[in-house]
Amino acid sequence: MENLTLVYSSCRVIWTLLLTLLGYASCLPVGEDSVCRAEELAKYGITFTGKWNQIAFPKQYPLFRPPAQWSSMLGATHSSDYHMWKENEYVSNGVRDFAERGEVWALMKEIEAAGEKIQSVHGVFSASAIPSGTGQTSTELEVHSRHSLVSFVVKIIPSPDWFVGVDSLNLCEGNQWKEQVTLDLYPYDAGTDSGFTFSSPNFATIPQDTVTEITSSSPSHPANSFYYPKLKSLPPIARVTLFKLQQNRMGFAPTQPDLPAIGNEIDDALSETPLDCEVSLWSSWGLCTGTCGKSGTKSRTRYVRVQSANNGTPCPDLEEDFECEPDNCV
Ligand SMILES: [Ca+2]
Repeated sequence: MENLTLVYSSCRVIWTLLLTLLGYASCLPVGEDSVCRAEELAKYGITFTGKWNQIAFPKQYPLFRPPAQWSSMLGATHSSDYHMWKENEYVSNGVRDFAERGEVWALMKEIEAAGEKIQSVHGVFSASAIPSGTGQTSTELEVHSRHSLVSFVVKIIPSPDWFVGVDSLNLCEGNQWKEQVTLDLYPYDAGTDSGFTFSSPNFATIPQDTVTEITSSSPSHPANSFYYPKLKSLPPIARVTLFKLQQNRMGFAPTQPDLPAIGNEIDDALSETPLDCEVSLWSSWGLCTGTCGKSGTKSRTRYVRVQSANNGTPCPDLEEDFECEPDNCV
């Protein structure tokens, strides 16, 4: 009996040890892949391509004051201890200022502070704004084996608090740096302003909401600028390509000479998004006009709220007549 108890308790010790070890192991980075064993530094070119055109996004497409355009790009290379932004989490004040007004200073300070305090940031990069919904902007960035993640934001202008971006894209894969990564980008809502349309006036979201992706069906409200109930998903509104630059005596050059993303968009068919016509409710009936003793007509009208585009349902009749007894006969 004593022996049994001994065996039992030593089993328990082993189990406890094992569980402790497992518990410890689960605190370590998950899997081998999360440890970057590539050479210490790598340089990349990054090209952002706007794909926000009136064919793909016909609803409320901003043409004037201001026309559709992109803010400058602000990004950082960092470790997993830092997040510039993250879906379903609250944005920082810096990202709020950027998403609402395109202001970079608070966000720059936050990135710098993260770099100084917990050494989670390796570098900051920025690329110039694009003055139209389509067009390109490029810059270069440097990653480090302990800071192999890339994040950035670009504001959709005009918009309440909408942006596109990348959160913690890992450019390292085991013992090497990835040669090229291309990602389609979709709009996100920063959760700080409640406007529904590109040109909505400033209207703070209180309490603040988390970051959510804007889709063709969410927010589920016909007034939303990206609401296309017939589409399964929105076409990408932008695209980003990162390509590794090779270091040589003259500096950095693209790894493959034909690679730079600029201009290689030939395979991209323009996605046409059909937009159905939307009309107002009917006005009330007008007076019945006509000659006394004969039948007259009265009419009512409605107006176009959204013009149809790209083979969407065309607009119905805007005026309707009805036979009636003239009502001005005494
Ligand atoms: Ca919002």
